[in-house]
Amino acid sequence: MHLKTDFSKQMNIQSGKNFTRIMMLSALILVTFVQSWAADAAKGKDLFEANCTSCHAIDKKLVGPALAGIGEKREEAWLIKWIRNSQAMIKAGDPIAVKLFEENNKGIMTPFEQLGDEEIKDILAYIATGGEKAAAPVEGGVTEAGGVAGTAPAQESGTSTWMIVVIMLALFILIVQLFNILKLISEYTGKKFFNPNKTNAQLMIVFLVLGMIGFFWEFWAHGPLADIPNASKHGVFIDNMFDITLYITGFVFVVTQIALFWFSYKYQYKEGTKAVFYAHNNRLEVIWTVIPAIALTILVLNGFNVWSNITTKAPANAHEIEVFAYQFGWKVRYPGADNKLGQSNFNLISGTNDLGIAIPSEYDAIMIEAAKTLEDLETESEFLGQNDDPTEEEAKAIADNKVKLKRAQGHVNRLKALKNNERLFDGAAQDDIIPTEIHIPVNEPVLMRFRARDVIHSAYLPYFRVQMNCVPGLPTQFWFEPTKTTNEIRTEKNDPKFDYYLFCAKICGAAHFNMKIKVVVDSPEDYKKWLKAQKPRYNASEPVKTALN
Ligand code: HEC
Ligand SMILES: [Cu+2]
Repeated sequence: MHLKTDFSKQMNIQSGKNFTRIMMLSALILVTFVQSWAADAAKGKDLFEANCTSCHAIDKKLVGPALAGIGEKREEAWLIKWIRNSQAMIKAGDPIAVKLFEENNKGIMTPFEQLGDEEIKDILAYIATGGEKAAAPVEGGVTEAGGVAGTAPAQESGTSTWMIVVIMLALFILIVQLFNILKLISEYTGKKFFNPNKTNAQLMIVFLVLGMIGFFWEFWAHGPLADIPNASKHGVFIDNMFDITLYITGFVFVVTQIALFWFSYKYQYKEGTKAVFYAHNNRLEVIWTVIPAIALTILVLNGFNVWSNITTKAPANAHEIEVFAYQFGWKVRYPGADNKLGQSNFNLISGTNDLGIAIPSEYDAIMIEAAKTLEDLETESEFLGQNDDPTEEEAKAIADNKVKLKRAQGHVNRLKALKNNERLFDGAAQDDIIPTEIHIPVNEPVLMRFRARDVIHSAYLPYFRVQMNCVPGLPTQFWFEPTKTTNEIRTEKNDPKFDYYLFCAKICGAAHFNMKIKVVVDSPEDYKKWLKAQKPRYNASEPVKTALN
């Protein structure tokens, strides 16, 4: 790499001036190009962060491929179609789409039917800008083709870790050698430089003082980071409980640590002193058993009390919202005009029905698809079965087919069993709304119902003191009352750009860190207005009964 750069530098000495000119010109063109897009790219950035970052980064592969240079690689019309519904394109047999799907281990990209052409163009404009960071400069001021920052820092941190290890090792060897020298000198001269028992005892006091300074400094320096304002009604009780626990355990920590280190100093080894033999003291045993027992009982009962109060049944007027977790992102669902969240079933999950809700036309579509998959596998099975003497490879294909066939059969059977399920297809899902961010009204109870598609996630709303596991197959819930609108918290934090988010608090895979969805707390009037402006995902006037015939 270095050699190559040096070589190209030499090559460029002659044409150096021209080269600089060309570079400056291209930079100028690039800047104007980017500027002409900037207005859209800003909107695109928000859309990209809200919808895509859970699976994509511009400069590196996450769940989906890196998107740098995608505008040059593919036609815009293709991209728009793909982003709206990649699965439909794959099924239609678009060669590029099928190839991508295969290359990415059949990872399913969420469909974004709700995005308009303009919005998708904005996102593409944002991707074309290369994202947040400017392109990483390489030696000679030349920028890597299509390269974006993000890979270099990883290497840097790698080298610095090595440097630290080497330095630590060198220091260790140095100290050992110093001691060896001192030992040699004292052996030759017969003089004692220091008394190790005494030094160790003195070091105990040094450690005590340093440790305590570190402890209090940590509170002072990083405590404010944990001091997140509370924006919910029940949060007051949670904060109280945490404060009481922290005061009690903090006090005990300081007292016991001082005693521990002080005793190690005070009762250090001295020549001639003998340790006292002290076998048992009932009074002491009782004191140090009963006092912690009482303290812990109070803490646990207090916690139990707070938790019971928080997890009571939600009030009847609570706004019901479904929060759905998947690798890697969140979906929300609101009841439509009927004010009732429709039923769902994991068997119904498909590329166009990511929440698996009970929409008859979606049921029909997935049923047809599952039946076709089964039929194909059966044909394949028949063909494979004619082979009396399979090679190793063919035997593997037969076994593979068996597993797939069993799965496909299971899916079809489970779907058939759902067909006449009137409770599932009660029509309530038809007008459900699936927006891209969560809105909730201030000072009104909100009931969040959690579902998960793949692994255990955990919904975490730090400002509302809400955290609840989302477990596949086990619906969970949490109700709370937000007390500060987004505008109010912005004023309180003196940060006009601040937004609440719902995060994932369970390490659930490669893009876990990116799993978040914006939460907006509106005034009740704004909330009503917002909800009214949302459109149902599916055709609300579709006949409800088709799946039941
Ligand atoms: C749930 C994960 C997920 C989300 C969310 C997602 N994608 Fe993807 N994306 C993928 C996967 C996986 C692929 C690879 C193709 C496949 O397996 O279907 C892909 C492929 C693509 C491609 C094709 C890349 C190529 O080389 O041609 C584009 C463009 C793309 N995504 C854009 C987007 C945009 C824009 C968004 C946000 C609106 C988005 N994706 C959101 C998972 C996701
Ligand atoms: Cu998660």
